[in-house]
Amino acid sequence: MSYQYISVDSIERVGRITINRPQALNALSVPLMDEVGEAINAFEADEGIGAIIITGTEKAFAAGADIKDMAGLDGESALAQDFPYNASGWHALNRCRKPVIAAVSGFALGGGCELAMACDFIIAADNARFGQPEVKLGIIPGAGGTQRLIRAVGKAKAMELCLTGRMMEADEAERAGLVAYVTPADELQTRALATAQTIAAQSSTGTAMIKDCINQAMEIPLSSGLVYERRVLQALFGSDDQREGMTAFVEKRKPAFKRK
Ligand code: CO8
Repeated sequence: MSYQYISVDSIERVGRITINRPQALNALSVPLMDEVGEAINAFEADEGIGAIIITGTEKAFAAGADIKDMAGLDGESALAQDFPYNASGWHALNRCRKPVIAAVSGFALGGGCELAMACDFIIAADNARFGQPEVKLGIIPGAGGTQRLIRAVGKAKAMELCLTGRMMEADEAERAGLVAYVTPADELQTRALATAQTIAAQSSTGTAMIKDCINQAMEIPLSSGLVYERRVLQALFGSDDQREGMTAFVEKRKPAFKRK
C-alpha cells in the first residue's frame, strides 16, 4: 500500500503510522484521515501486529483540521457529510481492538489533540503542546475535544483550555493526566516503541479485553463496570492465553502466547 500523507512501518509486532505532511504542520485533511483509517485497518487485520503507534513529525503531531479545506464548508454540507467523521480514520480508531498509542512531538492542536485523545494513551515529547484553539476560529471542537478532554483533565482545565484556546505544555499535560509520560524529544520514538513492544508481547486477548474494560469505564456506572470487568475475567479462565500464561509462570519460563 502506498500513501501520500502518512508513512507506515512495522518493527517487532508494532505497527507505526507517521503523519507526514510537514508543509502544513500535519493538518488533518479528509484524504489524510482516510489513509490513517486504511493503515489502522491493515494493522488490525495483521496477526503479526500487537500494538500500534500514531505519531507525527518533530514540529507537529498535527496542528488540527485543515483550516484551508474547512474554510469553505457550509453548515448543510457539514451535516450531510457528518463532518469531521467523513473520514475513515476516526471510525477505524474507535473500532480498533489493538492498543493504539499516540506519540506526540510538537503541536497537537484542535483535531490533532482530538486524534491523540482518541488513541488509548498519549506519550509526549517535552516539546509537545496541546490545545483546542477552535474558539479562535469561531467554531468549537468536533472530534471529541469537549468530551474526551474533560474526562482526562477534569472540568476546570477542560473549560479553561477550550474557552481560551491556549496551548498546554507537555509537563502541564502530564500533571493534568492527559499524557501517560513525558520523554526528551529525541527519545520519543525509542521510548514509545519500547512501550508498544512491551504491550505487543502480552496476550493479545488480554490487551484487547483490558482496553475494552477501561473504555467501558468511561461510559457506564462503576457498579456496572465492576460486573463487566468480572465477567470478562471469568470468561478468560479456560482461554488458551490464561492456560499458557499461568503454566509458564509455574514452569518458570516466558509464556508463548498464540498469535491470532
Ligand atoms: N490547517 C491548515 N494549514 C495549517 C494549519 C491548519 N490547521 N496549521 C498550520 N498550517 C500551515 C500554515 O498555514 C503554514 O502554511 P504556509 O507556509 O503555506 O502559510 C504552515 O502550516 C506553517 O504554519 P505557520 O507558519 O503558522 O507555523 P508557526 O510555527 O508560525 O505557527 C501554529 C504554528 C501556532 C500551530 C499555527 O500554524 C497555527 O495556529 N495553526 C492553526 C492551529 C489551529 O487553529 N488548529 C485547529 C484547527 S480547527 C480544528 O482542528 C477543528 C476540529 C474539527 C474536527 C477535527 C477534524 C480533523
